[in-house]
Amino acid sequence: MTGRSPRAAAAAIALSVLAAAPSDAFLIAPPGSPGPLPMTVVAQGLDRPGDLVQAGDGSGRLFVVEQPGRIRFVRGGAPSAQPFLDIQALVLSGDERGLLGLAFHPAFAANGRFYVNYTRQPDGATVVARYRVTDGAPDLADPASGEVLLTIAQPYPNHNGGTLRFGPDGLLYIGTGDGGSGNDPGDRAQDPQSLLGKMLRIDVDGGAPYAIPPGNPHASGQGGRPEIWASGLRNPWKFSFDGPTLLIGDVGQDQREEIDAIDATTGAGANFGWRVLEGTRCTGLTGGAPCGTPGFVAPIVEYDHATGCSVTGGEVYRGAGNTVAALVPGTYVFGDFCTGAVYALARTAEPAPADLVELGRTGFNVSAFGRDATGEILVADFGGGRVLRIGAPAPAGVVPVVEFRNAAIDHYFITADAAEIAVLDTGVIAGWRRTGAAFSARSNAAAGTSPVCRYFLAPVPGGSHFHSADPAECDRVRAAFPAFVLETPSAMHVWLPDTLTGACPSPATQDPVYRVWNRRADTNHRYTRDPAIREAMRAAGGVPEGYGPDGVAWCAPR
Ligand SMILES: [Ca+2]
Repeated sequence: MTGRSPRAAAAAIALSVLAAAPSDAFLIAPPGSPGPLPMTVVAQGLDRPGDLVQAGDGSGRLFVVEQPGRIRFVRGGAPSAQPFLDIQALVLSGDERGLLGLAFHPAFAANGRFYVNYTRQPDGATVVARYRVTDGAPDLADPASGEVLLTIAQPYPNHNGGTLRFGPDGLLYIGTGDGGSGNDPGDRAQDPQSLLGKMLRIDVDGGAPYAIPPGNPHASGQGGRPEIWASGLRNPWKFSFDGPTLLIGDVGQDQREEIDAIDATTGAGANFGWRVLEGTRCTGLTGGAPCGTPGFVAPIVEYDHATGCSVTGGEVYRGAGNTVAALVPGTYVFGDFCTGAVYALARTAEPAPADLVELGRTGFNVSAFGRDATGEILVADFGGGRVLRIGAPAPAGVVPVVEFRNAAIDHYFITADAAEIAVLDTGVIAGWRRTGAAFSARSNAAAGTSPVCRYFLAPVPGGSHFHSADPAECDRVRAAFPAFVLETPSAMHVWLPDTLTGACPSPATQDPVYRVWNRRADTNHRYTRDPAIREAMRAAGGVPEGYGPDGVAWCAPR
């Protein structure tokens, strides 16, 4: 069950490209003519927004951190007139300093607790503090409830990290920069006795003011500071979790911007390389283990300063389909503060440079990403004081169908169920990885559509599924193959093609989806709208099954 964890997949991206180009892990080529990114304004009138956070309490409020020291929330399209929290008097703000991060306790709806990260007056030291909402007034935090958990002296004004998030383990992760200046002059990111240049992890429920999680690498206090979870970061301005996967945007020095990915359940003690490495480039600076030593975690994406100059780590798309076609559930979206470019990384079974695309240019300094309550991606316009949503939700009822493959048994599986996709993306069911191929389906019945039945054949190792949009075929399988168990009579809705020609009823708005049987005892079917995939499967011994000469199983909404 451990063979293909998200961590392994992340490593594979770096390794596959490293093999091809040892010094350039995964460079994003500067696009020739980037277009504008399609966006919709969600709220405006904010002051230097730097963090976008949902409280997870069902209130529908999107909380926005304003750098000078206020937190507002957006509800019904407008920022709250009265700040949720105003601690400007405590905050030293400007350039890279200010109120930088916000995280709500996983049980916020019950306990009203939340956590902030700011640089304090007058010395710029980093402070992590806990606050509570006011009793009986959920739209107002109690400024008197502030309790400082952690203070970290800052030797220079820049590189303050600032994001904090609760992981799936219920523990609070805190990103710290290397202390600033340039090239980490104190070698703090590699120093286990410094809290700077690290990912810290503390248990805010286990002690006063917090406890050290036993899984931290120096939990006993031996060999380093017990709060350290991972090291070798320069300025992890933004990071996020998707299930167990921790994705970090680590801002580079002068050469390389990078995205790091690691499985939080196994990642304690990771070393991301700075200042020995900037991305995959040896800096020539000493301090930690020598460059080339095994054990540094390589980035999954890096780009140079011809492409951008300051990466803004992002969020994984968990919406139900978007007019921006690259936004399928599981895609990681990030950007560059300087250029305003936004990128999408598909996390696939066999990572390749084609998995990474530029979605377009925002035209502003991208300071943060977030997600709305439906999983759509939000982006913060730092100078313009706006929050915008990328693209638009796909037309009602149309959902992406994501394809997974288990390489060990050479089986394919498709699903349009967002919860099922999210579970498979975690790697909990060993062996299943995205292929990157996808098509669409309707999530509910519409005129002329047919429900797709889904059968499960249990005895095959890893399982095998069969889908059909033909009600007569669904009935035949039930009668003729008792080993196939009907999982659902309507996994999705699609259109049936002409039974003689395989032509779709509305070729201008529908794509044929071909079904290919692997013609093996371990029966498995693949569903694809790509004729090249169909032909490759046929060349490998597969049999197209469906209507017309090419085996069209059904027609999907384009
Ligand atoms: Ca690194």
